[in-house]
Formats: sequence, structure tokens, C-alpha cells
Amino acid sequence: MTLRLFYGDFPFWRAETCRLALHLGGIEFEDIRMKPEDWQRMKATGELPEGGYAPFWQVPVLEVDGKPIAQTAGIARFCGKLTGLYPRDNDFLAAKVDEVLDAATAITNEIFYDSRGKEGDDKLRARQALTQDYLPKWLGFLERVLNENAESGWFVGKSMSIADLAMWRLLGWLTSGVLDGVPTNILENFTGLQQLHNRVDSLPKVGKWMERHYGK
Ligand SMILES: N[C@@H](CCC(=O)N[C@@H](CS)C(=O)NCC(=O)O)C(=O)O
Repeated sequence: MTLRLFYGDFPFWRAETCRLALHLGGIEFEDIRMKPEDWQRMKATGELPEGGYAPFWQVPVLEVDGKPIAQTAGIARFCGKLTGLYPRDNDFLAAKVDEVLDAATAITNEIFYDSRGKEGDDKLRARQALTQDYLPKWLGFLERVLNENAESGWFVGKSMSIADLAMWRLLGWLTSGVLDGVPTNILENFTGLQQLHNRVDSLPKVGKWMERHYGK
């Protein structure tokens, strides 16, 4: 099977969940990192570098034997199934992984759409409202889901899944300081989520990957 993943050169959960699942699972793939001009072309025409195509003119896109799959959660599930990081014989656990992926999508959309079209003080005010209300509420929901599976410390079942990889990068984004108005200590009251983030972050293969690709 030939795999090509298209996304930007940054560790956002939309693509990094799939990249890390494939990397940890020892599955080779071509990791095509788009440049600014590639984004412009993709958004205007759906064309991707090196002859790829984005079905919805958005990325990530995973191409499997020349055929594209779009949509973050579907791509993550596909990569999770290939690598043993998505339950294949337990529909309940699979739905619990989906629940976390869909929550990651909901939070991402809220952050992007809430500040879309706003600039300067307006944008900062929108982000501050997110920080004081929406994010603590949703981080609390996630912490509770995690606590319900406290005996393993992973979001779902007894071992790490793509739910944990997705949350590791979503939480990494929220605490990175790149989101104006969202403080880097946003997780300070959510020790379970902090531990989950650190647990994934400290896996040796994950650390080496982050160092190699992003110098951190
Ligand atoms: N529903 C899509 C949304 C993907 C998405 O919004 N991707 C962004 C990059 S993070 C994008 O391609 N934006 C370009 C656009 O929408 O024009 C998914 O889940 O993958």
C-alpha cells in the first residue's frame, strides 16, 4: 500500500495524529509538507503538490494507492486501524475514540470560527471569552471522560489510541502560546489532561519525532 499525507509543516492534531500513528506503527508514508504557495493553490483549485488532489479543497488529505481520503477524523481512524491504535473488535470502544476525535473537531471549529473575520481587539476579546468560558467548560468535559477510564490513564480502553494522539496535539496547541488571548497555563486546573499530554509527549519515539521535525 502506498500512502501520501498532505498537510502543512506544523504539528497540528489534524495531521499529526495520522503521522504519529503511522510512525509509531512502523508504516512507511510520504509526508508531504505544503508550502504557503501550495496552500493558496489548494484553496483555490483543490490541487495538491506532486499531483495530489483535495476532494473538499481542504487538508489534511491522505492518499492511499493514488486515491484521496479527506476529513481529519476519517483519516485518523484509517491510520489507527492500520496500526492497532483504533479498536477493531469492540464497537463501544471505537465509538468512545470517535467521541474524543469529534470533541477535538468541535473545539477546533469553535476556536477558528469564533475569531474568524475579527482582528485586533475584537479578536482578542473573542479569544478571552473562549478562554474564560468555552474552553474551561470543554476541558472539564474531557477531563471527566478521561477520569472515567482512570485505571488505564488513556482516554479509551487499556492502551494508547488515536484519541490520545489527537488530544496530545490539541492540548499542545492550546498551551503553545500561538493562540492570542489563550494563556499557556490554560490546563493548570486539569491535571488529568496535563498528565495525558505529558505521557504521550515523553514516549521516546514521539520525542525523537518532535525533535527531528520541529526542533522541540
Ligand atoms: N472538515 C475538515 C476541515 C479541515 C480544515 O478546515 N482544514 C484547514 C486547514 S487546518 C483547511 O484546509 N482550510 C482551508 C479552507 O478551508 O479553505 C476536516 O475535518 O478535515
